[in-house]
Amino acid sequence: MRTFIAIEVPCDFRDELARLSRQLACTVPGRFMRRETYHLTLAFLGEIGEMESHLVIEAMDEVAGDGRLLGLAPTGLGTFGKPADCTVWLGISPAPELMGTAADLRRALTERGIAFDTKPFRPHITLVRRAKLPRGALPALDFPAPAQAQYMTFYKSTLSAEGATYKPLYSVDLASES
Ligand code: 2AM
Repeated sequence: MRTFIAIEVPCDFRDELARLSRQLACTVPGRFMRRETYHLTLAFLGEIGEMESHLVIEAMDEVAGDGRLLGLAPTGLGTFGKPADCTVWLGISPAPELMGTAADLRRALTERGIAFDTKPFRPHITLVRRAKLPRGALPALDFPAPAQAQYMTFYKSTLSAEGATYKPLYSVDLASES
């Protein structure tokens, strides 16, 4: 199965991202992510087997448990790719707690021999794929207010012509202390 580990986006933040997406959609054509699919990827694992998924859960349990929520503060829009065909995302501030959590998770995965995409961690939430940026300025946009994230989740991703669907397999509560 195709998998990744991400920070879950809290409900109010999700609503505000959906509003931002609607504003973007007025001038930016593309494949907009559905509200329920917003997430902040910490590590993209790709194809893994049953045995490895137990090790992934072990790694997540090791990283969670210091009772700290993670602050999500928007930094503005960014893109990957060419303006005519790009991914548009909302950047999230690389706060020490968030960067530390991603580094700890990646270390715990490596210690267990679990491979993942090793591109440097750049915290972001994807809003649009296959976007075509307009030549002129974007309309006025309302960005979400900073929020606190509570859950780190292991997701199975299923690709289809309609876009990916993400099924949560396991979550850890970052607020609980072990
Ligand atoms: P993206 O949103 O910036 O495209 C599920 O595919 C999630 O894992 C997406 O959030 C995606 O990031 C992220 N991801 C990171 N590396 C990936 C890779 N090599 N292939 C696919 N998705 C990747």
